Amino acid sequence: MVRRPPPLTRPLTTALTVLLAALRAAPSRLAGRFTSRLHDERVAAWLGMALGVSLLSAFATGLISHFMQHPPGWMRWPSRPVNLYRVTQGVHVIGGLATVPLLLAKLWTVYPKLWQWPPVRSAPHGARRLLVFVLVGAALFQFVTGVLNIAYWYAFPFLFTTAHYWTAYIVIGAVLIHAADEWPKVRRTVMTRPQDAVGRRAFLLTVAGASGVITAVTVGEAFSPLARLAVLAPRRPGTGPQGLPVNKSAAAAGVSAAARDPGWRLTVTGRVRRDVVLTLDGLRALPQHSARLPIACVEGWSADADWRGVRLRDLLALAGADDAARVRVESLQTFGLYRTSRLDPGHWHDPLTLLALDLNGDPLDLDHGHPCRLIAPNRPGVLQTKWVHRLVVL
Ligand SMILES: Nc1nc2c(c(=O)[nH]1)N[C@H]1C(S)=C(S)[C@@H](COP(=O)(O)O)O[C@H]1N2
Ligand SMILES: [Mo]
Repeated sequence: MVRRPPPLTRPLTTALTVLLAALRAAPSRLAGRFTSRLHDERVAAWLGMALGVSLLSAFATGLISHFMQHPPGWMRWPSRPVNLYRVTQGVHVIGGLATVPLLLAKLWTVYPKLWQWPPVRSAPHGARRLLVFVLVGAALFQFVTGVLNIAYWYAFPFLFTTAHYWTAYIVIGAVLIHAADEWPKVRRTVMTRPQDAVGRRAFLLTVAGASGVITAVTVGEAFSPLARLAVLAPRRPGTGPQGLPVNKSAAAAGVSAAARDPGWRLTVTGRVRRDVVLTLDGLRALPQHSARLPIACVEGWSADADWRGVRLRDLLALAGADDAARVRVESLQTFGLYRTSRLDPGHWHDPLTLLALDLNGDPLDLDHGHPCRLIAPNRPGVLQTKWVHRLVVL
């Protein structure tokens, strides 16, 4: 006698059989869908190499920006060349934007693999796929948060700088392992001549062209001769009060009243031989010096300006500060991450480091930091404190 399965399990086994049959049929049906011959190892290899170089450059320039803003105790950033940060951060932001088409093209080229069957063939194969998922997820996170941040759209609940910084290690770790893993295949692919012509070159040139267009319409945010082309840039050189863009206005920083108060004084205090307290006229009575220096914002835009004011080292000498001391520059602003910044000795001894009173020939606009602001060479914009009222020697 044939043993029949109990009534309840029968529908279950039937469902399972149907599902398995469907799954077995699915990959072959899907395989027919990806008809473009550009889902191809050769295209993936070239795009992969370009992406690898771009991501390494973004990582290196990103680390520079991070450690300039959060220097460990032993680290000393040089104050020259004057434009170093401007260049590294321009490469980071504009280069990052130009990488977007490469990433999208690469994902498009390889996405049929998402449906490969069976999804995991062996432990190493599973590990490899997991690594690719981590890489793609982390890279997309970096590009999305980066773009939103330079567009001043703080749509996410976490702090951009912290999340973007730590995710960078995940991206670069995954990139290095993935590149080492794929290297033999990439080498084999790009060293041999293609046997067929499927328009790879045209496709890759289109992707490169898209990167070029993005670069062309943003690079003007840092390179003023092309400012008029910079239609995608959120800040442009030449626009704003006194011909200079403003990131945070006095109103937004809540300092409008305090900065206009005739009772404003500059105080030099902390570990000094004597406290120095100066009025605005008192500051103007000190020797004035000029410097042409850029504001180089971490968001990628930068612009040169003519600054005039008192050398920081003269003020600190008046107070008798120790040569090796660090200095904290404090703004009238009472909230926000950028109300203070710190200067290492190398930076405050630099004769170009000023407490500026004038910008492009006129007294500082309220939005540029009136009555006075810090301006120093080779330094991110976030550290060029505006509406200064106190220097504290540490
Ligand atoms: N007190 C204070 N200073 C500040 C800021 C701020 O938010 N508060 N923003 C900084 C940033 S991010 C930049 S890019 C520069 C811009 O200077 P600008 O507005 O004069 O161009 O100011 C810096 N100084
Ligand atoms: Mo900035």
